[in-house]
Amino acid sequence: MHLGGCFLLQALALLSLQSGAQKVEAPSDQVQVEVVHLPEECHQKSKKGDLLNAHYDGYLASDHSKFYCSRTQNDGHPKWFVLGVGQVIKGLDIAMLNMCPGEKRKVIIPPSLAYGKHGYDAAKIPPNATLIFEIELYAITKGPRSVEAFSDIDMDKDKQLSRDEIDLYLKKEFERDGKKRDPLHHENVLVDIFKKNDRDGDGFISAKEYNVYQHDEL
Ligand SMILES: [Ca+2]
Ligand SMILES: [Ca+2]
Repeated sequence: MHLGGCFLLQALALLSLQSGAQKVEAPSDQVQVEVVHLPEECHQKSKKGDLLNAHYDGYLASDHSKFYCSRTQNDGHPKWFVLGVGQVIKGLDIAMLNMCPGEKRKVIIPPSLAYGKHGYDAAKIPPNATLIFEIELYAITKGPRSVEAFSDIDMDKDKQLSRDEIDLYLKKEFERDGKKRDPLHHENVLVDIFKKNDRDGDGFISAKEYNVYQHDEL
């Protein structure tokens, strides 16, 4: 009897852990994540610095009107972006951590982690707007900023990354998942990488510049 009760408690604890992973109730200054679909197999989870391929729709929590849809942009190609480095709003950087390819999430992002008290007029987001995103993650590739990647990318081993070296690396990474992709996306990612990393503007990313993001906080 005593043992049975103990077992039940453990089972309950396990259950609450599992449901905790499915749906997280969070204070109003945090991102709330609801896992809508989890693929049966998951060999890789998204982490900071990974290059993600995803579709997402954005809604205003106030009236559920849609203010953004990646499916209607760029001929419907899923967006590519590096996770956790501010290429998307802070709330999305947080909401898309530890996701499996094929996973779908619905997330609620407070204004403090979205467009704050000023809103974002170009996207018709009013001040202090709580946002809801429906996200579908398609692919994760090892991001151009992962530590291991530096020497892989640095083909001529001169301890700095040229545009051609990163260009080649991205092409290889993009080919790996076999999806057709707009060349413009590739170009945008490349330009963005240099804009954000080549701090001294010499056209190369040094090891020091490359590692900048490792020390950033989310
Ligand atoms: Ca080099
Ligand atoms: Ca540089």
